Amino acid sequence: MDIYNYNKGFELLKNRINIGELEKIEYNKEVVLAGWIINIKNIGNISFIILRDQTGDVQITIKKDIFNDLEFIKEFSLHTFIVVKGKYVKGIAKKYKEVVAEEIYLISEPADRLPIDENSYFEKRMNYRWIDLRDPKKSLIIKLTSYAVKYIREYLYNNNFIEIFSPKIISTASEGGAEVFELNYFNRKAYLAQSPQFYKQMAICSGFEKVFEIAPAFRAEPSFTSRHLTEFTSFDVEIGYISSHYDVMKVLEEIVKYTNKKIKENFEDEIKKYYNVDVFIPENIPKIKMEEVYEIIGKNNIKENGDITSEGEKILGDYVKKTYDNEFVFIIDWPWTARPFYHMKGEPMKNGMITTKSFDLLYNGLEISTGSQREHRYKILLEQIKEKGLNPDNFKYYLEFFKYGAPTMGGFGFGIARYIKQLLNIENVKEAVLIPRDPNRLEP
Ligand code: AMO
Repeated sequence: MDIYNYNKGFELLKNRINIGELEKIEYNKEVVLAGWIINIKNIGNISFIILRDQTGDVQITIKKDIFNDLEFIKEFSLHTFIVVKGKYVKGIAKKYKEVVAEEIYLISEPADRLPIDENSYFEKRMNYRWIDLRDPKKSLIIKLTSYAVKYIREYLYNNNFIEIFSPKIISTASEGGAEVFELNYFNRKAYLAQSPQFYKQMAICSGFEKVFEIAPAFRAEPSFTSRHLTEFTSFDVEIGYISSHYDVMKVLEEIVKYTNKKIKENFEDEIKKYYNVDVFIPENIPKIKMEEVYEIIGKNNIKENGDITSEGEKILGDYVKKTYDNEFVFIIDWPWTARPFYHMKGEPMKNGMITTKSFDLLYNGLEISTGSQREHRYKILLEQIKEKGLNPDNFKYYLEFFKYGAPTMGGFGFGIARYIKQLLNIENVKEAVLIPRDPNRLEP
């Protein structure tokens, strides 16, 4: 067998099916498969290769009486990429479908020993992310991200939302000064967008009633946590003509319900197999006012500005699970001190603390979304900018959007990676993106 006859190998690829498609093939038919070798076992006159493509693994049985000489197997190592022509048989192996090989060609041989396996430490796996992702448990994360975004879009298009594409090079930081990447823009200062906040609101001022965007957002967060990336995919919604932040929460609740339902319908078995979790579909998401949340989580978990710690989020998540049997909860009516200038103020707390018409959505004890009704009245918005100690000159263009008549509006930002992390109960958000970016990582 001349396994190095590349032309024959390439020729075979014309008829290649994927391993998953064996499902539909009759026994004793000839098939062509290709993929990575993930295991080789030699027992005298017979060798077994486990071959992997994106759709699964299959056992390739290589018999001496077919090939005469099995010396060529020595050329193979882990993750050699081969193409095989053979007969699909009703094998005796329980775990794998079986193909008895008739021709095998090498497509590409590893130039070196595999640098990682599934037990390698996290940073090393990330250095070799493409190999890491050949593991079906890992690639499921990427597939689910794709489908989650598809279902989200599906819901939004079915409900008359318009998808917008706003600039990522901008002149003003929307979400606060410290966490913004600065760049040189033809000798002027510019920033990478932390969110599409200003432009999704502009779209509402332009007369679009319901808009969304799914795009990169950048945060210069120096923190090394399991929740933060410096670049993430932000799913943003903005809705006009609303009567309060409750209208916005209603939409978010429907999206989460729809998306989780679709994911469960289509991926339940794989999620169970690899992550041993059941996908929860929320019928009704409980809403708890921040002033009550303070009582539930205790003083130690309240930050100086009225925000809550990640430990506080976990405690609340457990509380909601026990009390409401729900994996989701809205924390509503946040204190003004913990929210950005563009949130609309609401009724004060019992202790007099000023609140905003805002919410966070927690999924299994982690914030996955933040939203609010926005302040759309020019004069009040200007006052709020000053009240936050910001310079109105820096918000000149944003303020202009509200100067010539504006509807009421509200919306939210939603972290896709955090959502997937919580859905699968993954340790680190960096596992939930194709290639993570953090303060130390710019490669691969
Ligand atoms: P916020 O800053 O809370 O709100 O971001 C919205 C959501 O985006 C996700 N997220 C992140 N995910 C990974 N790494 C990060 N560093 C990171 N930062 C945020 C979270 C978060 O809930 N403009 C507002 C939204 C709005 O009011 O419409 C905003 O950006 O899941």
